[in-house]
Amino acid sequence: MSNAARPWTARVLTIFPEMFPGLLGLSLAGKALERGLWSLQTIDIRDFADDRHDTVDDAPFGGGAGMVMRADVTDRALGHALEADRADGATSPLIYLSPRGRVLDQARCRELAGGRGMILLCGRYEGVDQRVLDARGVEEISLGDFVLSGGEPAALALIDACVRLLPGVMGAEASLDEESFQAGLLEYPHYTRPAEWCGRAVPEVLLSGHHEKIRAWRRAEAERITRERRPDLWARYAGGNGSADRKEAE
Ligand code: 9WO
Repeated sequence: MSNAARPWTARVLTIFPEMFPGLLGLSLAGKALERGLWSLQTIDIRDFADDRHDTVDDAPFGGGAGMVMRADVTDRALGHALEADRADGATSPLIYLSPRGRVLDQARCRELAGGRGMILLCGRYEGVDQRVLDARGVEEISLGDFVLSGGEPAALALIDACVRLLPGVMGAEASLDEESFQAGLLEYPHYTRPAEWCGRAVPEVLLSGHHEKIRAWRRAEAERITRERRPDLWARYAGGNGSADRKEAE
């Protein structure tokens, strides 16, 4: 089999394989999966248990509430995923979805979508034995400062964010959008029919047919919303690409 035989592939290690493709199967990503634009392999961690109860977790050393996913069982599942990845001629990153990880951003999504795929480890309970993460050099990724009951919903979100960037998944429209002046800004407000709803009118300019004015209005709105809601994004944007602030300073 040639290296390029398999499309971009998400390999997901989980004790709930039936959660995949889950909601992704109903959306754009599901259409793309059917069309063979990407592939999904779920690996049931429980298949790598070695006792008659198929145990994957155990009590934490040091005491405390909850359970920890065993290093030996988890590592056998990871080894299996890595072998499948190597067999495809890939060296995909190993990712653990966890609130302790570096917070995901669009740049990392673009990198991941630009590779051959990714191997996602979904934890349950209080998490995975730290030694597996250390031994395998696992990258931890967080979607934000909140706690789920397991990594699976975060894995679904990460897959969605990557798959929509794969060539052919969305129209050319979206990829152009990514590269446009909108990059680094929050979205401008959107409106559709009816032009008046519950006494609320659509901003006049959007009905004007004046494309240059519409562009300028959308840009100004995107900038205002970014400034108001996300000063962190705004600082990067305004500092990065020849903004008015910067030009004035020069
Ligand atoms: C459970 C727990 C219980 C008591 C005290 C602290 C605790 N922390 C956790 C915990 O973080 N459990 C995680 C559950 C273990 C890894 C998988 N789980 C998970 C992933 N929850 N939330 C995420 C997640 C992933 C990505 N972005 C945001 C949240």
